[in-house]
Amino acid sequence: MKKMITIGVLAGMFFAGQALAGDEMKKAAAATAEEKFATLDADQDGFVTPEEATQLKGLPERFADADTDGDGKLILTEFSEVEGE
Ligand SMILES: [Ca+2]
Ligand SMILES: [Ca+2]
Repeated sequence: MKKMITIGVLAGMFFAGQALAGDEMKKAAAATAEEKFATLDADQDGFVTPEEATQLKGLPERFADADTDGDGKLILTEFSEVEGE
């Protein structure tokens, strides 16, 4: 019985640790996406155009997927979807 409780506590700690790590990773990824976005947005108009996207390796290939509203440019939220993981 005592052993079961120990396992339960350990499992609880494990899952709590996982959740915490996940949150921290999300935060770090968001900051990184923001930084990348700011770097890519050379003219700082708040959009990354296909031309600006060529600065980041692999982004032009994902541009159409990232541009969920299909306006031909990426805002930070669209960019974060493909880059924030
Ligand atoms: Ca721009
Ligand atoms: Ca868009």
